[in-house]
Amino acid sequence: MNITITAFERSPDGGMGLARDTRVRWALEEAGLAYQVRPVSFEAMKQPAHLALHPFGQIPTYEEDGLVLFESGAIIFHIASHHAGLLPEEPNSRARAITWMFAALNTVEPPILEIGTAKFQEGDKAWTRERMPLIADRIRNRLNQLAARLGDAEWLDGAFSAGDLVMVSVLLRLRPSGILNEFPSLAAYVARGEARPAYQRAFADQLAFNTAQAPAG
Ligand code: GTB
Repeated sequence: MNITITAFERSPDGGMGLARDTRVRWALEEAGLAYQVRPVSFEAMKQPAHLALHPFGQIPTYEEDGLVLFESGAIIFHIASHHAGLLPEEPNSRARAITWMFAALNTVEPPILEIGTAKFQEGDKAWTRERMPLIADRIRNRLNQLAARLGDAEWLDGAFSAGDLVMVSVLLRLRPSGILNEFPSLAAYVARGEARPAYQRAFADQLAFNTAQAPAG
């Protein structure tokens, strides 16, 4: 099986692992799959060759022997559906793990993404300073609910699953804001995800990729 994903040629985070190729790398590592990474510049992302893979001109994409996918959630679901280790076999447990993937992407991630929008796309607007605390409170509300459900458990629903992989990846985006540390049980949950050998490999690989010397000339 030949797998190629795309990633930023140079992630704006300089290798903090916050771009969405990291979650796909992590899923591939959990599944024990070898893969290649094709770097894409911001310019190339909007050109026809990349738009043929990703209609919205973004990363990551996933190519596997003629199959082309985009959307990190769909890519992780595809990997988890075809390889052991990311989704339970028992149908109801499997359905609940998939539910957590959707919850991470559709319910927890949207308010978190608002921080970036407010900072980088609307940072020059007069109302941004007033909007920031509203965004932070919406995030805190979600994290309170999530922490209440997680309780003292190690993972969201029994054994580690793709649901946890996506949720931890989404929560990692919050770390620079400091909000995650207001929720010690969630910070510990994220740390458990980061401690997994598969995450460590994915993180190290993306860091090396994002800090490699550009070829001279
Ligand atoms: N819903 C899609 C998915 O889950 O795959 C969203 C994909 C997406 O937002 N991709 C971003 C992208 O290609 C990169 S991950 N952006 C370029 C563009 O839209 O033109 C988002 C991201 C970017 C940078 C950081 N960072 O530097 O901290 C973190 C996250």
